[in-house]
Amino acid sequence: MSLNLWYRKPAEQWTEALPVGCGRLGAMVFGEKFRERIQFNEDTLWTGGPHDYAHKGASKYLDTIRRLLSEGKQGRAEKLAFEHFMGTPFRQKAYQPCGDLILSFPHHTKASHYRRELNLDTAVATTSYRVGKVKFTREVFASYPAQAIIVRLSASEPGQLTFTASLDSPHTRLRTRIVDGAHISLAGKVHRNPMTFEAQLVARTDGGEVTATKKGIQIQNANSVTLILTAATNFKNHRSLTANPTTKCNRILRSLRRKTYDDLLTDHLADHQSLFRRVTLDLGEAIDEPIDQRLRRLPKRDDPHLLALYFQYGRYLLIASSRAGSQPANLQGIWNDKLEPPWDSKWTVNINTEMNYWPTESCNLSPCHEPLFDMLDEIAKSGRKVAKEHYNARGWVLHHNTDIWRGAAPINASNHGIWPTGGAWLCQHLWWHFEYTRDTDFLRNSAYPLIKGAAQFFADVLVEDPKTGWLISTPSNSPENGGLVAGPTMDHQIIRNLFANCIESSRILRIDSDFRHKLSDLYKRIAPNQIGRLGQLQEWLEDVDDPDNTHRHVSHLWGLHPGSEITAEGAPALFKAAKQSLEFRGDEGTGWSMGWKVNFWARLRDGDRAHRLLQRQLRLVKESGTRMRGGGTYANLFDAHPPFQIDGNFGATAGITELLLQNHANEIHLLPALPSAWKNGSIEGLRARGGIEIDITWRKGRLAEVILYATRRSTQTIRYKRRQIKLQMQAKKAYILNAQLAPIN
Ligand code: FUC
Repeated sequence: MSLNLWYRKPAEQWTEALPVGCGRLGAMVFGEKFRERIQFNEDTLWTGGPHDYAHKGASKYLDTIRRLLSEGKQGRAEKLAFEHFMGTPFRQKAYQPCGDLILSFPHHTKASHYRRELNLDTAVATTSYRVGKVKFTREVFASYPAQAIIVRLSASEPGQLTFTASLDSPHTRLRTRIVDGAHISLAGKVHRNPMTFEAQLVARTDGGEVTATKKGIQIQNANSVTLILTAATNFKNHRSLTANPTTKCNRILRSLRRKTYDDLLTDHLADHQSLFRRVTLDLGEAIDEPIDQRLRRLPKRDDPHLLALYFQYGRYLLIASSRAGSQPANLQGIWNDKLEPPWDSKWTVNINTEMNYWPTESCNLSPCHEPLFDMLDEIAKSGRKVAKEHYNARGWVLHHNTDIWRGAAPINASNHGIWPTGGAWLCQHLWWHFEYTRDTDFLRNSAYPLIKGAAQFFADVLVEDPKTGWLISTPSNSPENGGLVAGPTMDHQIIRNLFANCIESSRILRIDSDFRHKLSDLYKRIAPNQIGRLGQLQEWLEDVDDPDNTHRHVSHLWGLHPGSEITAEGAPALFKAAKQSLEFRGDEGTGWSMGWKVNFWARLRDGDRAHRLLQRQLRLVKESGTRMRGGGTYANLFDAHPPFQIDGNFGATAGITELLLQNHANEIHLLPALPSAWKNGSIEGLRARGGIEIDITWRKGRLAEVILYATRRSTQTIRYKRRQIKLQMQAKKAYILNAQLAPIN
């Protein structure tokens, strides 16, 4: 299947440029003919420095804030909280762009046969055109094994490559250094901030001449050229800025000295494809047109292949932005050209960061989860201080945002910043990773200590609601709707999930039985889901939902997705109420909001509704500053909040998976919500809990065949429509079933 995004024109705007990345480094390739711009990022370059955001003594005000809320005095509670309960300072720091690699071809003015493309299977962005009879080709990739961005320039005839490669940056105190005749560096500093960085560029030429000057590396009449670009900062970890960027760059470049271009490409392909090729999705043939044109023709012209491409693009972006040793994918993955990016391009955890990681396990990219877990490990430490200072509680807490300094305190404003369940939600990812891999060492050493710490926090802070006697989370907020409240539904769903996972973990590990029993007791007393006067699932303790509220967050449906306490068979009344709530919220929203709704409708088993939302998410949006509402997709297939925010890409990838396979209710449910537009197709390599790999083929809208491959022994319930079977699966064995779920062999 073709996995190409291609275009007939260079990118005019940043959201038309094509992204490459290797977790730590990212680049946007514009594909300009005579003055190419490759804008690049290094994922530790941020404003600010090591900082503890906890507000000393904030816990003194906790009881009063709670009392004011229970007396219905929301305004006074928010005011008091704003004055005494917020992190110091109020705002967290911002992710930064690093620089630009500029290639200038002064002798060329006219070109023909232009084309640029990004191949998701090779993770190489290629630009080609002709000047006269000579065909020029540029290939760009970001290599994880090399920790560098590689640019290969070639021409169809010898001696044709004459250009200057220079480095630039939007930062201050820039210093260019000539390292040797074909090697330059650019060092700089974030304005009025302690972070420094360096980028280094090496040119290797075949034929011609090369000289390095302060203006860049000048190449004349070469046959082909390989440029190696790397960058690093003084970030050592979130507590120290004592690393030396020059030393880091030198070490990387030294390790590549003996690698030819072919070696670099081979290593890169082996690395990328070992992850990317694990899953294939076939929804039909590609229409051979530029992507922007294909987007423009939706939804009038059906283009199922474009959705398959969009699904794979989400997987591509995760591989490019989240690799072992890198920072986790932030609001923009790793791609950012702005000194003041929207929402600082941080990690917002009241939906966005989690959504980034929804496809990880099911789409067979388990190793990409690692940066998120490393971050959680560090946040658990800063979050412990916040738990102590703000709540006088044990364990750790994370509110609705974090930055590279691992801020965990409430930020921005008290009407939405005080929401204590961010860490608890992220713990779901630790648990998923264990469920999918059944890696008990991971559970014991990495996941359980974090899950337990998060559970300990809530065991300490849940309080009895004076009116109902239920245990509730207060003060809090139903993200970012309705201000500061006591007991939003979402919190209770998340906390139940956290407690359940903690209880189950301690059972598996045979430890902490007292704590386990304590959690079991608390679990039963947490405020339950409630159905309100309009048949809706209540967003809050009180039945005050407004049916005309089309807020982008649909937090109270957390129990439907990504939670699993609201299922068709397990809780039919709540399932119906959740559907009613979703109807009230409508089909519009920001990019991520629509992405979430795709997942909701998939869980509600309405594939056609989800499909409609996907089509809507693919509406072509032009870059035009910051608009809050709308949702859509840019010409490079980046999700448009707008502005660009990557979560919607990942949300849609997860949602497409949920249309084809669900595995949250102790069963492997095949084609639970297949859209009628996808008549024939197949998906291979999806994962289910317990280390199962699954290939599904369907024809005329019905299951044709499923292959289940067990990496380990387990008993699984397989379901297709109303039919269910139990399968005792042996390790390293494949099971082939037909539409009746009978074995075919
Ligand atoms: C949440 C959302 C916004 C935006 C921001 C980064 O606060 O409510 O829509 O996505 O995160």
